[in-house]
Amino acid sequence: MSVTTRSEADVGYVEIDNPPVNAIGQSVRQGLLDAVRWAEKEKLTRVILSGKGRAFAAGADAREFDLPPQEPHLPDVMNAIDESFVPWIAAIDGVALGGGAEIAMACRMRIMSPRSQIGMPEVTLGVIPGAGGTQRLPRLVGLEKALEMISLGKPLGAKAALAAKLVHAVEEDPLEEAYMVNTEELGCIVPTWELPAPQPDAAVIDTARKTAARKTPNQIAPQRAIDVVEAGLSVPFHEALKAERATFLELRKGDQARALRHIFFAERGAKAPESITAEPVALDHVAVVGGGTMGAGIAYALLNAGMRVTLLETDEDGVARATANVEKVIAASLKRKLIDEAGAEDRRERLAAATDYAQASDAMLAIEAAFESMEVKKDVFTKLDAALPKGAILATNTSYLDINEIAATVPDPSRVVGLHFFAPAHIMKLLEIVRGDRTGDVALATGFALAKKLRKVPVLARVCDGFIGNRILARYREAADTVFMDGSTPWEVDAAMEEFGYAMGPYEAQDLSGLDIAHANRRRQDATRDPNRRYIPIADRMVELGKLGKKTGAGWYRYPGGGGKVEDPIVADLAIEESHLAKRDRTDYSAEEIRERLVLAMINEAADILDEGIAQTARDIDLVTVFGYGFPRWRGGLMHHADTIGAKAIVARLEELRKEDPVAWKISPLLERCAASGQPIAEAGPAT
Ligand code: T1G
Repeated sequence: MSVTTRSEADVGYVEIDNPPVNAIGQSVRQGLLDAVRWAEKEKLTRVILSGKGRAFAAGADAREFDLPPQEPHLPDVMNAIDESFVPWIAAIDGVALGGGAEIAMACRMRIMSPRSQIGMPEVTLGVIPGAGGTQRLPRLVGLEKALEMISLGKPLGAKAALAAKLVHAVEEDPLEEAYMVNTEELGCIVPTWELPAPQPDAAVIDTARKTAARKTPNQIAPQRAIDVVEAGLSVPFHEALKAERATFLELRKGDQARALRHIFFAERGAKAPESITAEPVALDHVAVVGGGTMGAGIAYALLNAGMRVTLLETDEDGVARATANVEKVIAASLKRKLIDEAGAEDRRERLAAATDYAQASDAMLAIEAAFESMEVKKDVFTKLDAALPKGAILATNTSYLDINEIAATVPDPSRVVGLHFFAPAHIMKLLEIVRGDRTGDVALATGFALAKKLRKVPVLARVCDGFIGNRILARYREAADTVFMDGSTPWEVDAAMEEFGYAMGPYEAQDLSGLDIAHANRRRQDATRDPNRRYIPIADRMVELGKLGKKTGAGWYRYPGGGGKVEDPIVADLAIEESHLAKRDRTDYSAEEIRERLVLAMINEAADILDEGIAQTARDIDLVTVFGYGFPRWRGGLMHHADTIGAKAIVARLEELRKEDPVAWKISPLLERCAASGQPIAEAGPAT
């Protein structure tokens, strides 16, 4: 059952019932069309349309986008509602998004509850509204507002929707209010499609284009949506619908729409493996050890999710610093109006900071975010083991250190798991859940349950140097430093990767995080580094020169007065000097060559990560790269992007690069298997 109908006297009630979010699939479209005919046959005076459960309608069923369009097509259903002699009222309680908003706009009247949202997020899936939204919305809210909503994809809350005249009223009980609407008043409302289109306005359209280009660079759908809205201003309504439909059908089969759909569903599929059936421990009170930037961010994320937090530090100064760090994050949230004073106070009341671990004696989860030193971590785990209940889960936020070695510190290593957050921990969505050799199912189940409560994207990783994300990042940076050493400059590399779709290139990004972090990791790896692997010394030279990044006023770039980045010829000269010392000729790489080398280096490393079983699926690597490392979402993540190149082409190119450096460009066996068999990388797994 997808659409139910009933009537009370001459009022019809139509309810969309397609859990969990009333996605509009074929059966819903058919049910709505049948409901239009039913209402006309019964000569009802109005139809009140609602959605069962937590959504009015979440939009077209995106799972159908890879299938041939099936009748009845959504635009035809909209037109049937809009042109019917029986007026429909949309009673919106929940989200009305995409096709859901389009159904509401085809109704004569819209009444929404205060907690509802209405919007056109189609561009976030790489398409444009395909069921009349590009033509009805401008008629209801005007050109400027319609262009903003459609090209940026942000929904409106109830107050904003009322102010924009997208809805007629905001009421606690939209169904009741829809029943009470005066029949004459309803009869006077002009059907949406008959409303006059707004006047064309070149300045407004130009501004919308520029805003969309700035906010969603490289993305096709926002610009095409503006084209379709603009074209519709000067042609009859039904003619404009044809252009809209053609554009929607064209885009939905394009690379960007496929990539965005892939990530949309991959994010929602990021859940605990079915093999993990254990119950998680209680998460009402969590201990966080270490109140530095990461610890404070983690503590704030926990507070945001309604938990009680005990921040543990080594001494009173540490306690004061930790409390101040959390207060800084609260103040920033207040400033950005993400919380109000009451919310800030509620968070402060649920936060305690102490040096005595006994203060967390009833916490069933502890997250260690102390200094990245094995000695420090072992000491912390010993104290946690003594202070917390025996079944408590002990997690470490370490980025690089060996979780198996940390786990060996406590009598029951099954309680130890890695929970790798990404700075800022209360904002970045990725959470790597790192499974040590002896991590038990309760610990893993707890990691996934915590991710759900924090609305994070969880990805399971096995133990290796850098787990999934940082291991790929290390290879990305090594490839960048090699290109820099052999002929480019940091700014050329950054520009090339920004053109690829990164918000920031690897050098500017490292200036923000600090060059000392990677430097410490390289020193840690000195003892085990492959002596045959070419070592690029430039970053070490930078640290020796005290150029640690923005925090020291200079790193790969200079930041005069703490302001924006400025290219630094001294840094460019460093590479020339080092190349000279290494007796290497320099090459003038094009932006395309830089992009190819850095992306292939990441794909090759990621393929090994998958081949070794460090990551379970290619999809998980896509989630890590998009939600933790800024890989462009509209490319679908690193491995989805790899499949658009194809394993055969990747291996052929790596064969060429291997001639330059057989160690750095050793081809992953997984790529060779995919190239030989034709299997998509998305479906590849560890060698059996
Ligand atoms: N199609 C198919 N499945 C969907 C879906 C959709 N549009 N939206 C959600 N789901 C599934 C989701 O995969 C998950 O499945 C479950 O519902 C719960 O989702 C013609 C062309 C509505 C705000 O872009 O933003 O209309 O994991 O975990 O956090 O012009 O889902 O349970 O198996 O996200 O409460 C436009 C997309 C489509 C809205 C709810 N609409 N959805 O969030 O739950 S294109 C959108 C969302 C379109 C027309 C065009 C969110 C939500 P499972 P969830 P949530």
